[in-house]
Amino acid sequence: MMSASEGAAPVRRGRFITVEGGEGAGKSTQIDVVKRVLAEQGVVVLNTREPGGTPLAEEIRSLLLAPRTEPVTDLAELLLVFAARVQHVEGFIKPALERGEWVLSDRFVDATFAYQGAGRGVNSELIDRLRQFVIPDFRPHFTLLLDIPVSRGMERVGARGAHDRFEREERGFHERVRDCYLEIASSEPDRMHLIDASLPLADVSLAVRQAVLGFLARPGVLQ
Ligand code: T5A
Repeated sequence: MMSASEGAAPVRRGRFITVEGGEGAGKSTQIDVVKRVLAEQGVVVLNTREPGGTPLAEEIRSLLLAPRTEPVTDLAELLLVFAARVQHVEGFIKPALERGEWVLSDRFVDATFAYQGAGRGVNSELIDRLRQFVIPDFRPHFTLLLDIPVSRGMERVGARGAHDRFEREERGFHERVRDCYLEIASSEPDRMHLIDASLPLADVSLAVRQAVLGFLARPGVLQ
């Protein structure tokens, strides 16, 4: 007798990849490299970002990034970030993964630990409780961390003109963000791959290419 799975087409599992880093680390630039490497291997990926990724979440992004005179409480900021995230995960990321598609996001929950946790000083246990409540057991399969000294990243951003509410933060804020990302990378080395983003563009792109190929070569990733 044939079992239910016999003869059926193999189910391709979607994978969720994220790219993180401080301001001006080169995420947008390297996301194009990730997409190119995946395409060469026959993997089409849906590109998205946080905060954002759905119409409502993009509206919340605008609220979060706009410079404003009214002080924004840390908790209001944190809850807005998670409101956007749950909309994004439930409305876009999970359905895509369930269809077997791959998703590549410019930032995800690591950014909340870095910016709202280390940057603003919100208790990381509270962030983790919210994470578990809002998106239980949902984590990226692979994350690239583009690390750059704060002054170098801000030089790159500085060349660009108008700065958003986070880019306007003082240097200490961005140093704490960077330290937090590095801590996550050292505590989760299997998931988070550290890249020296201060190197010339060609070198960073090569390191990203090798990291993505390394992930694809892991057992089961391409099945
Ligand atoms: N946020 C987000 C939170 O507070 N909590 C959260 O949970 C989440 C998800 C989102 C903001 O929201 C905050 C964090 C952020 O402040 P964003 O658009 O994702 O904003 O983040 P930004 O960091 O603002 O993105 P940027 O566009 O500033 O930076 P990128 O994408 O990292 O950098 P990129 O690729 O635009 O490059 C910057 C410049 O450097 C050049 C590029 O050509 C460009 O001009 N460059 C290089 N130059 C020399 N050598 C290299 N190797 C280079 N690589 C790039």
